[in-house]
Amino acid sequence: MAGEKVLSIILGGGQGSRLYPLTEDRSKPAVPIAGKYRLVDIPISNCINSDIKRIFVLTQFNSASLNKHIKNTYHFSFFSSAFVDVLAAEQTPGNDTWFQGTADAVRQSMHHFLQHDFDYALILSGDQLYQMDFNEMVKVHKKNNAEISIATIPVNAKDATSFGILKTNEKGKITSFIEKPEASLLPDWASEVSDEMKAEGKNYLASMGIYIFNRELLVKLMENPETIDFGKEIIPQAIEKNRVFSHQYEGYWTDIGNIDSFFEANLGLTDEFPKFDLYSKEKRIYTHARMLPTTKVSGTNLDKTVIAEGCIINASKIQHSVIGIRSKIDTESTVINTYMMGSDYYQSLEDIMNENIPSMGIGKRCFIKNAILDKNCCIGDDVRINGSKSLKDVETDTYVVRDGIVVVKKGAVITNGTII
Ligand code: ADQ
Ligand code: ADP
Repeated sequence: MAGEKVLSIILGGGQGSRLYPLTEDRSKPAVPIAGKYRLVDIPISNCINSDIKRIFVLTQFNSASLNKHIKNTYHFSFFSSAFVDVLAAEQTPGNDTWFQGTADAVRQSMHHFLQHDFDYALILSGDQLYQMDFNEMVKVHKKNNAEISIATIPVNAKDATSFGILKTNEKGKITSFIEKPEASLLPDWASEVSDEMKAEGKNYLASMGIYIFNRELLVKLMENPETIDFGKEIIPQAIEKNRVFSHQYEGYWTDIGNIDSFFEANLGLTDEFPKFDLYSKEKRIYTHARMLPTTKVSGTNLDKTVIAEGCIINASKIQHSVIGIRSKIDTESTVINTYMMGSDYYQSLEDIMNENIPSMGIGKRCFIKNAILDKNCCIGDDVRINGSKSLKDVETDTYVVRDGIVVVKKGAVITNGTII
């Protein structure tokens, strides 16, 4: 099995500023998605489903929620060599800086990796939604006698400027690479893609930021302390000197590194046939098993809505929304186009009855549209949140507006009658 010789390294995130305020007091891999998972569950589950079970998660910010989640979720047999370990940027006598970039993060943790027996390092991004069999990629990597393989996907001209774009020869060997090209350069960068992709206008081959490196080459490349980033330095330089191959993928893959794409990806789960398949037995997504009670709904008109476990819902209408674990929504409230992450715990009946303690969840007669409600929010009665493109980007103590989406911060209290 390929997994025995593969060590997986998940790039859990830099400062996470593009997902702010969801990353205000947690690291990016710990951001909750799809009502009950965390971002890091996606790459970890892809690894486990590919039988790759030695996994490091590199993060800049060692949040309690990430460590707790990993510790509570990924239990392997005492007799197995499997593990998921979080490595946070650490200050050592020889180095007092945080990770400067993706390659730097790998370099600074190299001493941890080298304690393991592996032939291939699988380097993954922590902020992407996809289900991919890495075994297939390892197989092709070996067959090509490659030193580096990059997973690639056809994209259109609009998206091409946000990715590393490459060209290959007929054997799939990468002949040139440019990191995030300007639109004016694109005409020179169209690549060979299938007719189906061409018909969709996806003429450019983008790096998915998923790499396989042969161990010796990775060690050698990491010896140069001046290379900070895979996309900016390591890959463009390696193309010249090494056997770097493209592994083309045409399934669903999306980058969820900013608020807009994060919001879209979550609400996409409410589609009749979501592109990200949470129902597949082979591509199962793992997360913390919480043993929560079933969800209770009363008097609610539900349409295109996904509801996690342990919710108590008395709203009048919920449409095109994802409602996370332990959410409470009170009577006569309407929720549209919203990702509500839910709560970390239930309040006691005593606290709920106490008028001086804000109640978690959404109160009575609220109207919430185009919003992300982070965990443990207390939205009072008669609150109106109406996100739209006409709202300017702003930040207050309790919420932030990004791309017309109102993001209510974790644990924020929005008082009765507030209008946003
Ligand atoms: P980007 O996604 O823009 O492009 P980058 O910001 O370097 O590249 O992030 C890659 C991954 O590493 C992300 O998951 C990020 O959170 C994480 N990361 C960033 N800095 C980190 C650090 N210091 N420590 C730990 N993790 C860190 C890259 C490639 C492109 C490719 C796209 C595909 O450079 O060529 O097209 O990914 O999404
Ligand atoms: P998750 O459901 O996100 O995987 P848990 O169910 O383990 O996580 O709990 C979420 C977090 O909430 C934990 O850190 C837990 O300790 C915390 N928590 C539980 N009860 C309370 C409480 N009454 N007040 C504050 N935090 C709590």
